[in-house]
Amino acid sequence: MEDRLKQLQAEALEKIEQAEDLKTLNDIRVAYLGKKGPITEVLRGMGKLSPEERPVIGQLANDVRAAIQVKLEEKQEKLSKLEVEQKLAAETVDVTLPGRPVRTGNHHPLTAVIEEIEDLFIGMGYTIAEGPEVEKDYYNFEALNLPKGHPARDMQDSFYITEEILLRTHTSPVQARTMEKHEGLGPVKIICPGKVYRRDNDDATHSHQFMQIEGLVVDENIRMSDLKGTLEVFAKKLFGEDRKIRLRPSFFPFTEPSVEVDVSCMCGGDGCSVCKHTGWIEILGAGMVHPNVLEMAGFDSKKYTGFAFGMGPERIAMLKYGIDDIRHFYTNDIRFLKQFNRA
Ligand code: 2U9
Repeated sequence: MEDRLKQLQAEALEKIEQAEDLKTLNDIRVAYLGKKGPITEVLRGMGKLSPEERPVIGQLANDVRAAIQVKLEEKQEKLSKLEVEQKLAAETVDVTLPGRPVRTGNHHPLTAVIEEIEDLFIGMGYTIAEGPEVEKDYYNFEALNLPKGHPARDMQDSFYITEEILLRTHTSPVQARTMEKHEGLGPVKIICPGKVYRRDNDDATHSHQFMQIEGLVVDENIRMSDLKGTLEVFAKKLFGEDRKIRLRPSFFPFTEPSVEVDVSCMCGGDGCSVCKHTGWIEILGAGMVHPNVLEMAGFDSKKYTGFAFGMGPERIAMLKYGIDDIRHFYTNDIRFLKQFNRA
């Protein structure tokens, strides 16, 4: 029995020595020290031994068990350490590798142009005013000198929600509402950007939904020359200091007199396809606020005068960036949008 125990010890220590992972080590523990293991078996058979042999074998069996236990613990520590080392080595991060490029977004070209125009006017002392897109017939038409049955309403044939409510056809109702809030007291100096809607068939130059930026200045002694000077500064800042503007007579129900405003073409007047060989490009409409409009909003038209102007930022962006189809702004083709990374 003594030999058997010594042999078991040698065998177990050898196996522990050769174990390469924690699982194998655990299997060895169960095999040698477990309830069904050979050492437990020896201890169970002690009853058959003589009283002299019993303490000797008992002591030996305990020594063998302790020796295996110690060796198991030593090896377990070694293997655990090794396992951590291997894991760390496998998970090493190479900090010298180049990073993955981060895809950055950019402003939509229309947003870029609108913000540029807003900034220009903020620099001239204007504030930004906004209003509802679902608007009352009163503010969209009546307050702007377009009574029911006025022929100019047809040009803006609209999306009506009820007889009296519609999707606004221009941002002019924002100016009418702002003036009303001023209760007849100037100055009013605002810029109104926003979405507008018209019943139109979409093509390269028309869209049933588009953006407008309109401006309004009302105060004492506001003259046509103030309008011209303001628009000249605007055109030069937006298109370049070498550009000129010209005013042509026109008609809008809410302004009198009214003008169309052209900016000189980048071809310098030599003639190109953008200006259709005229040397001039139309960029906006404007005029002196009609006395009826001032009075309806509560201003004394003998004391106060004002000018107003309106433009389509899509058209401005198309001219500025050479975009040939208004629908590009709304279809959000990433290949189109990515071209304006620095816009
Ligand atoms: C009030 C008084 C006057 C706004 C004006 C225009 C001329 C104009 C169009 C140009 C192309 C808009 O983008 S477009 O379709 N606008 O020509 N707009 S004067 O006049 C106003 C507005 C509000 C109370």
